[in-house]
Amino acid sequence: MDLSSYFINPEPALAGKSALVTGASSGIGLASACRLAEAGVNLKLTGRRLERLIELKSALLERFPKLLIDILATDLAQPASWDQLAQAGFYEVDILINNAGLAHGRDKVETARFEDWQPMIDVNITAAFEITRRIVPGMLSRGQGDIVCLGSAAGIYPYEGGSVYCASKAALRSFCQILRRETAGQNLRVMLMAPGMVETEFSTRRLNSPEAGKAVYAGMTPLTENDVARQLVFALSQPRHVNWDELLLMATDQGWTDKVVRKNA
Ligand code: 8X3
Repeated sequence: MDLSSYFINPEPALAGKSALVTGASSGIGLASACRLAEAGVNLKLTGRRLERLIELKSALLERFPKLLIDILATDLAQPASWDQLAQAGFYEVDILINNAGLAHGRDKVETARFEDWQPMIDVNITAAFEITRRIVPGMLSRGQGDIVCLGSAAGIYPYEGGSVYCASKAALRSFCQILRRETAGQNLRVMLMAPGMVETEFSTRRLNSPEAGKAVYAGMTPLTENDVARQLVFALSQPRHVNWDELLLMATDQGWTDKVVRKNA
């Protein structure tokens, strides 16, 4: 039996490519930046917290001194930030990790506050769409590009109390599906990573309380940001003819977005 064709296809290296990671100062964005750096990818990192970005850049360069790492602190909810990214050359990359996003509140529509909704719409939808819109033409003209959007299980299986957050992630999923159709055959890979419960600052920020944020994951084993970043680098490392369209990545203890099995509960 000739097995040679099964062994001659190592995963293509990512080394030397460049990636823009949004929301890189914490959570999945930070973990993704680390994994990509480990794979030899030059990085353009953006997030709101300059000090965190400076620390991250210096810690990464200590480990990977040959990498090129640029940072830019900005708030993607502000349209001026999209021009700042352009001026800094952040859109000329091989890979976009469209990660910046947030959730505010768990209220039903009838009691929700517009002040909670607006930032989710601004960052999860408007900024993610606009950054993609600005990056795609360059990728198409260079004949290659990878876009990974951080969606959510909440965008596939919406739950009560998640109205605008779930809707924003469903919008991102729809946007990816359309972009994939529009650019098929042009060597652009459009991927949606849709994780379930990942224990990061996400819930603390959403509920505006460290205790309430921690309680979301009580008695169960959530995903970590590293679990997500590992999948993401795996997807990007596939041969170019392989487009990993969507991954719904759940914690084993989470059977559905609103079905979580907790020990001692
Ligand atoms: C977050 C997933 O299920 O915590 O994107 O809302 S969930």
